[in-house]
Amino acid sequence: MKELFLGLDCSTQGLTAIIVDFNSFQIIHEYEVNYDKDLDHYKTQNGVYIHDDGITVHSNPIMWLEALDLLFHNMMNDKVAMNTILAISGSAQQHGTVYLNDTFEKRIQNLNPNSNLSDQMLDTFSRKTSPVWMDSSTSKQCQEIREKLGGFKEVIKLTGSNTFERFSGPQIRKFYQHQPEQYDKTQMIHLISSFMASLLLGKSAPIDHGDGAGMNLMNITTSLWDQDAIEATAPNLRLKLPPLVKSHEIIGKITPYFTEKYGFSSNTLLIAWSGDNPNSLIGVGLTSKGKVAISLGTSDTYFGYMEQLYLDFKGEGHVFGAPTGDYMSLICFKNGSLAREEIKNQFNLTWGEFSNMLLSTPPGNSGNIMLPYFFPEIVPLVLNPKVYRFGFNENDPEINVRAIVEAQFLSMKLHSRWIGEKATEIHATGGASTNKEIMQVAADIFNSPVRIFELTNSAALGAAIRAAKSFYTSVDQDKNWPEITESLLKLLVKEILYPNENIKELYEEMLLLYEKCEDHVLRGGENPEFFRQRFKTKCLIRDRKL
Ligand code: XUL
Repeated sequence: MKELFLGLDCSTQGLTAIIVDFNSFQIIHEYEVNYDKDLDHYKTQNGVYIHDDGITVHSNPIMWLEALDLLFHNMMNDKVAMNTILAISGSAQQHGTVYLNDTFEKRIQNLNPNSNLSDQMLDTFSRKTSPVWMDSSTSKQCQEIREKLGGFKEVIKLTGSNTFERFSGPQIRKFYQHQPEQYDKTQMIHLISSFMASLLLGKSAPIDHGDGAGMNLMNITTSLWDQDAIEATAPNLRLKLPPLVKSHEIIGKITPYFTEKYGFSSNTLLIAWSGDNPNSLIGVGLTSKGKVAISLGTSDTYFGYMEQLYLDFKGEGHVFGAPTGDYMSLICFKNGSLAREEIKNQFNLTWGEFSNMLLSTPPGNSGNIMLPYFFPEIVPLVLNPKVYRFGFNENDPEINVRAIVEAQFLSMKLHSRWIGEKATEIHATGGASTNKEIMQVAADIFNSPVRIFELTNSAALGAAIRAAKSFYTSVDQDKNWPEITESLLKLLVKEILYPNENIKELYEEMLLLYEKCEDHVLRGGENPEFFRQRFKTKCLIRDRKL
C-alpha cells in the first residue's frame, strides 16, 4: 500500500512538484512548470521582471497561481493518483511579499472549480507585482529601520539578521512610502510561501518560523512578531500580517476547489509551507550538527543546521528557524547560476565544454582571480555590479571558466567563517550540483567531502518529507527526523567527491589572496598585486612539477 506525500516548490524560475512514497522510500513523480517557457505570456526573464534601474526586481503572483493550475492539470492528465495523497506541504523562494486587498479572504473561500485561479484572483491584489529576493532597491529603508531599532547589532539580536534589501520588512516599508494609498488598501501581506498555502487552504494561511525569520519582523528568540520591528517598518502593519506557527503545524485540509477540480481527497492534510532554504535543509538531510549544504540554484546558498542560536554580528549571515524546531544558518549569494551562465553564454559553451575547461585548467588558475559581481551582490554587499579581473581579461574562455567557479566557492568559504565549525561533510543540491567538475572545485576549496544526490530539487523534496513527518505524528506513528530523512536520502546519493589533499595549502593561500582582492576593491584596502604575483609564481612552479 503506497503512502504518498506531495511537496511543492514555488521557486524563482518555476513551480515543481515531487511525490514521495514513504512505504517504498521512492520518489514516484516529478513535475515542473517553467515560467519563461510554459507561461511565456507573462514575459518574465528567468521568472522575474528586472526594472530599468537594475535593482528593482519583481515577479507576478497571478503567474504563480496559473502555474499551480497547470501543474495539477498536467498531473491529472497523467493519471497521478491525486486522491491517495495523504498530506501536502510546500516551499517558496524566500522574502518575497504578496499584497492582498479586502476581497482576498472571501474569494479564496469561494473558489469556483469551473473557472481557474488566475481569473478569479485577478482583482484581489492591492499591488499587482511582488518584490522578490533579487530586489536590492531598499537601502534607504534598511538604513531607516536599522536606525530606529538602535543600530545593526540590535537588529541582528532582535531578528537574527541585519536589515537586508531583499527582506520583507524593508520591502514593505518602501511600498508604504511610495504608494501609501495602496498600502492602506492592503488588508493582508503574505510571504510567497503562505500565499500559496492560502490558496490550497481556502483561507489565509500562517507564516512558519523558518520563512518568518527572513522578514526582519520576527523576534528570533521568541518566534513572535516583534512590536518594535513592526513599528519601525510601517504603520498598522501588525494587523496586516498572518499569524506565525511552527513549521510542522498542520494548518488544515485542502479546499473543495482542488478536490473537485483535480480529484484530491477532502482529507488531504496541509502542513505549513516554508522557505526554500529551510525546506532544503530537510531535503538534504541536515538534521544534526556538523553537516552543511551548498545549494547551487538561481541563488547560491550555504547553510547548516544549528542546535543553538548563534548570531553573525558581522552582519552578512542569517539565522532562520529550522523545520526541526531548532535553527539554521544561511548565507546567500546572488551571483549564482545566472553568473555561471553569463560566462558559459559569453563563450557559447555547452555545460560539457564548461566542465572540460575546469578539468583542463590548474587549481589556483595560475594566479588569476575574479570578483564575480555580474549582478548586484548580497554577500558581500555590492549594489553597483561590476566584474573585476586580476591578471587576465574577458577574452580567454578557460581562465574565465575556472575563475568564476573558484571565485564563487572562495567567497562562500570566506563569508561563512562566522559559523565557526568546520564542516565534516557538505551536501550539495540545486541544478548545478550534478556538475561533478564544479563540485570537485567545492570539495577542494572547502577541503571537505561533497555528497551529490540524484535529485537536485531538495526544496520540494524537503516539503514532501515535512508533510510525511507531520502526518505520521498526527496518526501517532511518530518517526524522528533522521529516521524519516535517512531512509529516503540514502537511496538518492549519487556520489561522494573527496578533496585533493595535495592542493589544500594552495587553496588556503588563494583564500587569503581572494580576501585581499575583495578588500582592495570594496573597502579600499591595499593593492593585492604583490601577493598575487607571489601566489602566481607558486602556482607556476607547482604546475610545472606536475
Ligand atoms: C535566501 C534567498 C534565496 C531565495 C531564493 O535568503 O534570498 O535563496 O530564497 O532561492
